[in-house]
Order: sequence, then C-alpha cells, then structure tokens
Amino acid sequence: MTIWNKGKPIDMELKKKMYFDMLRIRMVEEAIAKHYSEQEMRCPVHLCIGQEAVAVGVCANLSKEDYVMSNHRSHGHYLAKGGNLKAMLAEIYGKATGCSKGKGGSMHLVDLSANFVGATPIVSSSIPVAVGLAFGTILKEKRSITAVFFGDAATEEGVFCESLNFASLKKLPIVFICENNFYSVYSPLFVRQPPERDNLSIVRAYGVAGEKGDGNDVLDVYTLAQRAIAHINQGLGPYYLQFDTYRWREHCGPNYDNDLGYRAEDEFTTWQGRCPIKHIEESLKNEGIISDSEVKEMVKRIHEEISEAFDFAKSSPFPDPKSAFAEVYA
Ligand SMILES: Cc1ncc(C[n+]2csc(CCOP(=O)(O)OP(=O)(O)O)c2C)c(N)n1
Repeated sequence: MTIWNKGKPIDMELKKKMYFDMLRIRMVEEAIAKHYSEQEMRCPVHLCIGQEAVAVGVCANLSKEDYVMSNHRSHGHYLAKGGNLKAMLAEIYGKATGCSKGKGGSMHLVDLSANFVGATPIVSSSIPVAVGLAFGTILKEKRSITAVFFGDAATEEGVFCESLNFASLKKLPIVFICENNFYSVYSPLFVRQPPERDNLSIVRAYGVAGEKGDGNDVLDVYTLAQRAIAHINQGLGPYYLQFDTYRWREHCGPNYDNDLGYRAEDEFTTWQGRCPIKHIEESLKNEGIISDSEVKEMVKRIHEEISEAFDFAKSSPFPDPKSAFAEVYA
C-alpha cells in the first residue's frame, strides 16, 4: 500500500503556523462581529470563536488535494483549508465576487480551488455528501482524503449512522470530525442524549475506529488527526474524531447570549479561560519559539489583510439578478 500525505512532524515552524492560522480565524470573525451591525451582511453568521483549534489542527494535516466539507459554522474550516478570505467576505456580503458568487452567504461557502467542496446548514446533511465524495475519490483512483466537520447535534441524525455504515463497508478514506461544543442552539447534551450514550461505542459498532481529544489544544488535535490519516493511509478505512470545545458567542449572530440563561456563567468563563489561542501562545512563548514583537507583527499583518478583504467585499458588485437561477441545484 502506498503511503501518501504522511503528515508533518510537530516542529517549531508548524506550531507557529498553527498559532498564526488560529489567530487569523479569530481576528476575521471578530471583524465580522464588529461589522455585522452595519446591516450590510444580510445573511446569518455562525461564528466559531473559541473553536479555532479543531479546524486548524485537522487541516494542518491535509494537503491541497484533500477535500473538506463543513456545516453552518464553517468560516474556520474554510480558512484553515486555504479558502480565499476576500472571496469568503464577499460571499457573506452577497457579492458577485464571493466564493459562491454571492448566492450562498455564510452557510454555503464553496471554494473548489482549495478543495473546500462546501458547507450545508441542514444539520448532518454534509456527512453523506462527504461520504459520496470519498467514494468518488476511490472510483477515480485519486489519493485524496475527505474530512467532514460537524457538531454534536449532527450525530443524533439517522444519516450519521447510515454514513458510518457505508464508509466502513467500502473502507473509504474519510475522517469524520465532531466538534462537541455541548449545545445544539440552546439545548445542552443532557436533554438530547441519554447519559450512557458514547459516540465512540456507536462508531465502533459500525467498524469505524475513533478517538476523543481536547478541542482547545491544537497540538492534541493535530496529533489525533495525524493518527487518523495514518490509519486511512494504511487502507484501514474511515476514522472518527470527537473534540470537546466551546463556542463563545451566540449560536447564530455576533453577540454574546449568556444573559438568556441556557448556560451557566461559570461554565462560560471556565471555557474562556481555556482559550485555544492563548493556550498555544503561552506555550510558544515559554519555549522561546515566539516573542511579543513577533505576535504584534502577526496581528498587524492580519489586520491589514482583513481590512483589504473588507474593502474588497464592500466595494464588489452584487450579482446580476438574471444569474439568480444559474448554477442552482435542487
Ligand atoms: C435537520 C435540521 N434540524 C434543525 C436545524 C436548525 N439548526 C440549525 S443549527 C442547529 C444546531 C446544530 O448543533 P450542532 O450540530 O451541535 O452544531 P453547533 O451549532 O453546536 O456548532 C439546529 C438545530 C437544521 N438546520 N437542520
């Protein structure tokens, strides 16, 4: 069996790159939150602030030829896979220069040049599509891995189990990545799932290997994803990864919503104290890998990139209304 896409060792450069990528995602989303009230982005946004390590740690293991699919909370996955920031912001502004030509908005990002095949907001719906994509790579004898990101609620849909079954049966090269942020909108896990339930037992019952990890520790995410990919590369079939993490902002929108009372303030502050970006930043500083001035330089560079991308998005034209039904599939 040929081994492809071996995964890089965790060295200084990789740690720095992952830190930069997380910081960039955080700053982009904070800028989206800041501009949202201007009422120029006319689509809902689901921010992944707090969850950046999962996107970055997994995608750092993927090559350009690998595919990613995502759900409604997809900005981080899109950027981590190498999607174009200008095209993403233009899409959120509904502009013709957007990655989905302004017809999709935040929840339907597609960028084939980055093999970011798409995001669909119907909970769980991108999972079977990703399985089909992985099956397609086998039929076309491509050496690509497919990674599909979804939330904990998506594991409650029947199609999740059907997808595991088919992927296992055909030994497909697919990584299923569950970002367990403990909530589905306002519903915590304990009102949705019996306490005995364990997703690892479920996936293993379908013959799929799996592991759980710390979704706020990018090095843990990277290591588990690397193991998953090594497993797939040995022809052993699909892999399931579940990472505990936490969304800081409201389910949908730019604000904080702790005042609604569906989650406890001390739970929130505990998770905020475990910020994935601060976590790696501190360890990089302790190891002498990064200095304060380098961090400042990164922040400046990202600010400039973001400001250019917002200018691009805001000044781009809206799509021609005549194009409304072109490239629309149902
Ligand atoms: C089939 C379906 N049911 C309900 C919804 C409404 N909805 C949108 S996002 C969401 C919560 C999803 O939670 P999860 O998958 O855990 O992802 P998270 O938002 O926590 O990242 C729900 C119920 C939907 N989009 N699709």
